Amino acid sequence: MSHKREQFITKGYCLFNNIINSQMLVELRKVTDKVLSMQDISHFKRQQTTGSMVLIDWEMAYRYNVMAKFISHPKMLGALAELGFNDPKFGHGRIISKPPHSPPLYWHEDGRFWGDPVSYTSQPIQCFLMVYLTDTTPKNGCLRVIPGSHLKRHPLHDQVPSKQNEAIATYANPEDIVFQRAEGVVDLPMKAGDLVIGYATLFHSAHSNQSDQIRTVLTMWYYPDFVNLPEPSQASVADQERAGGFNQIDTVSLQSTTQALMEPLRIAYKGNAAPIQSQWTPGMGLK
Ligand SMILES: O=C(O)CCC(=O)C(=O)O
Repeated sequence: MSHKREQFITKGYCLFNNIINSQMLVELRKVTDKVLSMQDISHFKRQQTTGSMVLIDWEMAYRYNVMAKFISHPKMLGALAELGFNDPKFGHGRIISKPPHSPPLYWHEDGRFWGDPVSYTSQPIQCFLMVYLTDTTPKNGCLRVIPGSHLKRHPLHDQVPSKQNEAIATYANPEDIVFQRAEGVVDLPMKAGDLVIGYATLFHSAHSNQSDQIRTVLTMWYYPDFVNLPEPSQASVADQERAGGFNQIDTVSLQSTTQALMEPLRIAYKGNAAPIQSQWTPGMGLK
């Protein structure tokens, strides 16, 4: 097993340097700044701890060609291949942009597949691929993670709400456990254009942004081993991405160059297995 794959499985995340070059970073910043400027002021008021939470769906990938190039970037897919995933699928993503002098992001994990027995094994159902568009440090809101929390129960599993609520999103109570330093935490400062891949079930959060500059991350959720998942898991993934409206796009009328990039990443399940109901918190199977 490669060193990177071993680290990914045991710690739950893995870093890859210099994945997105400076020219693409400039283009991505242009698009994210534009999309952020189109958001209503109430969006930012509701999202104080994330900063913003703008959906990156397939439609956005088709509207802004650089998004499609980013999602299907040979180095992004190459990093997944290095971890042993040669036929990944893409779900959706978010533009998460912390304004200057904004609060920390709360402890959470993105998993909603805890009803699926696969979530209690080392085979990932869903992973995040995060690329920061600026260099990050603990001062301007770098990522922090709890290594191993994707496979081992952590006290936070029994302390944080399963889904974000209004009080957490608006930082109503800075003393809330979700904002505190957690046992086993590791900071992950990164250079702009580096990539971190992690299990969606890994506990993570981000420091406050105490700098005078905006700090933007693109979080993209892939299903790295979709083709090897059991059928009920495939059905659940397809169902949840469809239910979220993330994967619905009329491919007939679309630009063929973008389509050629995106089509291999499309989630498709044509069997008869019933989807497993979504579940946001782990059961007792997580020891
Ligand atoms: O804002 C960040 O640095 C992390 C974003 C995050 O936690 C997420 O996308 O789930």
